[in-house]
Amino acid sequence: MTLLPGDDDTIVALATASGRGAVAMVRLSGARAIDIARALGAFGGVTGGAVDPRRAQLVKLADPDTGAPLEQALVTAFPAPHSFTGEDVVEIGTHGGAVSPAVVMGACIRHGARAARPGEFSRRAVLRGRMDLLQAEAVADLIEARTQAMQRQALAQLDGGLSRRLQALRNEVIHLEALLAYDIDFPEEDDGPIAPERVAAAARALGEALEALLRTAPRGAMVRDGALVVIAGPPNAGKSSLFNALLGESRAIVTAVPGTTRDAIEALLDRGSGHLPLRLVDTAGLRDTEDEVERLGIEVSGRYLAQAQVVLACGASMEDLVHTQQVVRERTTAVVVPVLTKSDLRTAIDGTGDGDAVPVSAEAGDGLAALLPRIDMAAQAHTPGDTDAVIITRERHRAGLTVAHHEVAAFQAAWNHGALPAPVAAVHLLAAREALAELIGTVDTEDVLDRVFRDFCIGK
Ligand SMILES: Nc1nc2c(ncn2[C@@H]2O[C@H](COP(=O)(O)OP(=O)(O)OP(=O)(O)O)[C@@H](O)[C@H]2O)c(=O)[nH]1
Ligand SMILES: [Mg+2]
Repeated sequence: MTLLPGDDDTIVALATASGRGAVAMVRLSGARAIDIARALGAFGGVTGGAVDPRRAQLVKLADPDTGAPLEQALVTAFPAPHSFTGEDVVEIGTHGGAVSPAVVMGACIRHGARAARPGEFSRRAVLRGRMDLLQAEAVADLIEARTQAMQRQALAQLDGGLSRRLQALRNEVIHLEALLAYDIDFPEEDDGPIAPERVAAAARALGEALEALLRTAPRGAMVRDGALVVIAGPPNAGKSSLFNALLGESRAIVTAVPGTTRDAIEALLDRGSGHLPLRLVDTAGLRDTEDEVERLGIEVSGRYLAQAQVVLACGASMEDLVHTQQVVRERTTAVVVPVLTKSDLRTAIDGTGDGDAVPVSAEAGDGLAALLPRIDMAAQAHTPGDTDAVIITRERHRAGLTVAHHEVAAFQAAWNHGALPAPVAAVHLLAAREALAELIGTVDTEDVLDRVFRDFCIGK
């Protein structure tokens, strides 16, 4: 990959979050990293000997111009290529807080380093072949993860799971191209060594494999953002109480006055890496109303219902429950789970009425243990699959795979109908291969790198 202006600079950034804390880390990367640290007194100073790789040393850093003390820090050198970026890296562990790291950063900049741009360390790691683009994205996903499922997914991607899958698909394209090249080179050999059916079968298998990976996109979105679970029902049904009970905390206001909730309230429920995270939404009660504010709230409920993956249709009586399910089903394609609320108020004689409904008492905490697996099952219905399977989680992955899939389909159509001569049909395979290479990050596409690293935090 080509270097851009500035890619040769030695960069510095605060790698830890700023604010009050025990320690902070200032990280240098580039050809001058070790010299700059030496100038501040690390590694025996400017007259010191060789650095001791990957060994932390407590150093009294001082300003070389004035001799003024800067900080007592723990300094570690990671000489190239055995570092995160593949360049010389120096990590300076300072005291936390606002001042100490800033003082050290300032001294590094005065002595030849440049402040790093967002994601510049990871970008360099990609440029120097320490990781591919998918792994760099995984680093960002680890930092941004809001749920354990997402963290685990990112960890698997960092380990190369998705990279290996895409690499294998790319190899399949190359294999197909090789079959075709044989056909192009020896066109006279009618029914020669490569039967047209063999090419067709290989193309079909490739198309199916691309499609299978593309189909994991909704699951990726669910792992990233949570399955959208909307709690709906008439006013006063106990929706906010259920929302709070599921979360285990009082997030939504609960009162005996119908129409209490006027705007949708969202919260993420993370029950660990074995479960899909749930994006729970408490909504305003569904009813016709004269109240302008409440009506707006109900409109919002409708919008959530349209996007939901799961709807908990609530009612405190069988009549309400039947009506709620009717109203909800008109507004959603989600899996609807009927929930009979306030079950503590019902006598045994009332029964639960509907075998399908889950009786729940938010007040007593009953029924939640039965409701959660029902929600999980409903969410899974949208995206069947293993929690630990290789999946795609970003729009960039979906877009790249879609291009590859279209190109393979175009090749198949041309090949099966003999519509195009083999060399022309092969252009589609080349395009598919390039789309996959761009996804992995093995081709030189600056705009792709810029798009990926733009959203990184500084210091990563
Ligand atoms: N006994 C009993 N009362 C409940 C239960 N759940 C909710 N309530 C009561 O029912 C009333 C309404 O509860 P909310 O959770 O505010 O109901 P809601 O559906 O959010 O109501 P709106 O926001 O007005 O649409 C409150 O007085 C709650 O204390 C329950 O499981 N058992
Ligand atoms: Mg409410």
